[in-house]
Amino acid sequence: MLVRRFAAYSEWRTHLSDVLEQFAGWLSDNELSDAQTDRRLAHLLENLREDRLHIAFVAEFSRGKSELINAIFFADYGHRILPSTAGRTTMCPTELMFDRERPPSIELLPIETRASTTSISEYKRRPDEWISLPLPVDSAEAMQQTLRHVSDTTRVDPASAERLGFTVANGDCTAFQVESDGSVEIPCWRHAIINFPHPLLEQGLVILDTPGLNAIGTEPELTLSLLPNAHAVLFILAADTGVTQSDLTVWREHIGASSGRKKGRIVVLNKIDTLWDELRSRAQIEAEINKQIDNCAWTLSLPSGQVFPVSAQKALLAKINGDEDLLLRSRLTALERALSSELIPAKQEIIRDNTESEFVDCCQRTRSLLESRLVGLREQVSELAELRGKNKGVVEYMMGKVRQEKEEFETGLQHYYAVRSVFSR
Ligand SMILES: Nc1nc2c(ncn2[C@@H]2O[C@H](COP(=O)(O)OP(=O)(O)O)[C@@H](O)[C@H]2O)c(=O)[nH]1
Ligand SMILES: [Mg+2]
Repeated sequence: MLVRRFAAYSEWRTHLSDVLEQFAGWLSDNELSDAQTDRRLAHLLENLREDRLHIAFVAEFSRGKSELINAIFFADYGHRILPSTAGRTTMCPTELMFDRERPPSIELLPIETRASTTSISEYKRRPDEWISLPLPVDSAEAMQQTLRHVSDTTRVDPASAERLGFTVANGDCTAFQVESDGSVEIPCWRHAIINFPHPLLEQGLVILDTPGLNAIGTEPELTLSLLPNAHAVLFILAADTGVTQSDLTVWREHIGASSGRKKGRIVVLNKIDTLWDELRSRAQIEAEINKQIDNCAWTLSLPSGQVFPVSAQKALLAKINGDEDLLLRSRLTALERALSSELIPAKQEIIRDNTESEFVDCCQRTRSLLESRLVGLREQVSELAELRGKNKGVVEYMMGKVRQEKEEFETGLQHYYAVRSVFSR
């Protein structure tokens, strides 16, 4: 569903690029291009080529973000692409994308870089600061093995952990724990980029998988740029835990009304399969799910229609096995529909408006260039026409002059004959 709509959007964008390229070609064929228009058209084309659609998945850990990403985008692969198990699996913000200039790989930014003031986007321009692991895309197993490195952890002393921005505490479950040997286990990486040649990623989709509150709190770039700039943010809750205090903190501080934009924010109530109880009727289960939805909506001050109940795990299973009934029960399709109808038309509108306003400028420049050329040509034509009239006058004058000279010559000749006859006589 989402996949198809996104493909249609990409096609539309490719068509738009083609038309712009044709226009640029036509300009240069007709010697109408100037440096400024060229630059603007090249910039427009570059923007269309680089156009990316960012979708972020945000929640406390273990709510099923990675599983949901697998279910929505990667079910075609027939297995879990992103590791999803109990406990903290996603340790650092992970971007899934595809840049065809680089080989399939995982790029990992060491956690130590947090000590510097350099931002992640700046690090993105310095490839040698990242550890790069080739991604063996031909083998599912080898690929999963490589992807597990995203969750690598390392042990440091509490002071170093604090210096790297981790809250170390005894007892507080949201903070990092000091182990019995006095060390703290922290993520090995600060940021991960998975460069993976999946059709949707090739078309410009970027998926951001985030770890729990700890990482959101300690990586300002997530709050300041990655999340606000995402075209859609999915906030995931789990039916087996309900809305916890830390869920609420994530919502209030990073997604909800306080963070400004409200469009493209979708709340997902995952793991509804934990409410499936063989001893109860489907109607009873439905009522239980609805009660949870109302509860979530009330807690987050949202209309209940904005909370989408799903089972990511069952949806992934259903898609892999082609089990229509299970897919229906997982209710993933409704979420996909909402995501694509919120997201893609809005995105298309932005691109359309940007392209249009730039293109109209280029078009007007070209038109005024053509018009001034036309004025010039019209002047030349009328000058030529005048000249043509002038030529006619000159020729007539010359003819008259030649005729007169001929007459004078003939008179002279007669005169000469007369004189000659007189002379010979
Ligand atoms: N029952 C059930 N478990 C799920 C579902 N989605 C994820 N899980 C489990 O929840 C745990 C955490 O999932 P994961 O995707 O790693 O969560 P993340 O930390 O938010 O990325 C894993 O053990 C998953 O198997 C679901 O829809 N139903
Ligand atoms: Mg995860």
